Amino acid sequence: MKVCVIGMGYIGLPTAAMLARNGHQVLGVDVKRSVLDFIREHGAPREEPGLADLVKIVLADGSLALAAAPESADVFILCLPTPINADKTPDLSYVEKGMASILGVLEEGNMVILESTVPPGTTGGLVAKMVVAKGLQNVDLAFAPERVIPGNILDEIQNLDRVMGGLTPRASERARDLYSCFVKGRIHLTDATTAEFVKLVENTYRDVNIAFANELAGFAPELGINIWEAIEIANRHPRVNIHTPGPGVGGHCIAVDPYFIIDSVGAEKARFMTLAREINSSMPGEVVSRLENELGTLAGRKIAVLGIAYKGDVGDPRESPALEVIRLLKEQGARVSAHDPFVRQSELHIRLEGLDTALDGADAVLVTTNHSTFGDIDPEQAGRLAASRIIFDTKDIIDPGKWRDAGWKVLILGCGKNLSGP
Ligand code: SAJ
Repeated sequence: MKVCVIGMGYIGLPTAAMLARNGHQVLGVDVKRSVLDFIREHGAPREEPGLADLVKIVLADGSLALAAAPESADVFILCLPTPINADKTPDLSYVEKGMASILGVLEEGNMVILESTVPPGTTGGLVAKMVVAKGLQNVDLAFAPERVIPGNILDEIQNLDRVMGGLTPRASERARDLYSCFVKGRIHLTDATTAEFVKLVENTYRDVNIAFANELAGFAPELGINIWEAIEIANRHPRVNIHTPGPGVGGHCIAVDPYFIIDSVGAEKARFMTLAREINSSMPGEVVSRLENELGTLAGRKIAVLGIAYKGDVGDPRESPALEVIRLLKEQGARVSAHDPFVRQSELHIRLEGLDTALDGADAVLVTTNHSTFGDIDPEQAGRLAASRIIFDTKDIIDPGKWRDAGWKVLILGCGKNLSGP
């Protein structure tokens, strides 16, 4: 089939490449020239194992072409961002623009599949209305949310179960038939609104669970326990899966999706998830206060912040809690030097330093992302560069014993055990 994928971001690109690799003729569309240039030059971001190679193969054999505007096709798949506005209401403008861009080439008998995370009722509302307003009556519409985790996309896009919901059973089945060319997991069919809701509650479950972990981390020190150890042991129970604490929740999904439900039904009904958002959003402030308590004042102090990406081993800084931590540190008068081996400088407004430059003369080191390479930093060498040997790890990534042996005072978020050495 001829498939047009609108939006060549972290979901659109692998979806287009998988469809192209499995027998379809795919056009990948993005309005940003820089996105298309990057794909032509590099294939895909390097932190997605296997994806760049796959993209290069399908571009070379012609099964995937790239363009700035859609062309006529059998199926249109929308993989566009759905951020939130400053007032926490959903911003569906990209989906609207994407829909508007295909209306000129959309024909009776086509299918439109929405992958973007949206408030319940969007496929049957906004999307359907735009198609009907165009005078088309026989276009199948379905919602087929992505579920993949950044950093392991190519594996998960093939192996995870999927949920798909059409406005009619025929639309659901058509969506399933298309994706089953590369999805090895089960495809669960339902109606469009249920599929939209399922996507939102998956991420909301995670946000609420992380808020629980962050709450525990808040009072664990006064109980004299290490919350990381406690959670790990509790999770040995077959029916317990407590997530881990940290400096906050970043990325464009988990910290955003709960608001799509809260906005739909109101905070008075969505009390639990509203509280979870509050707890997780307070974490950057908690981290900065703890560091301020340790140093007496942050004014004029140099803080080496390690990790700008929103999570470990990826290069994506969007909505990263580290950025909010840095903003708060600067607000308190600290001098911040930031280091991240994964994030590209072009993605950021703040300046990135090499590790040694970041550590040089630092009054404290603050670890805000669990990049696995941070576990390999040599505390002896870091100690020779830093002005004082204080490290605060908010992601439990460093080996505290090793750092303590090298003369560092080690603070760990949610930990009141005897980890603070000399
Ligand atoms: N985090 C914690 N503690 C944890 C887990 C995560 O503090 O125990 C933080 C991370 O550091 C990060 C944030 O939460 O800042 C989000 O990271 P994540 O790994 O939980 O999720 P994302 O945003 O990378 O991807 C999620 C995934 N959803 C679920 O696991 C339910 C992914 O499957 C979705 O496809 C994706 O959202 C999406 O696009 O919706």
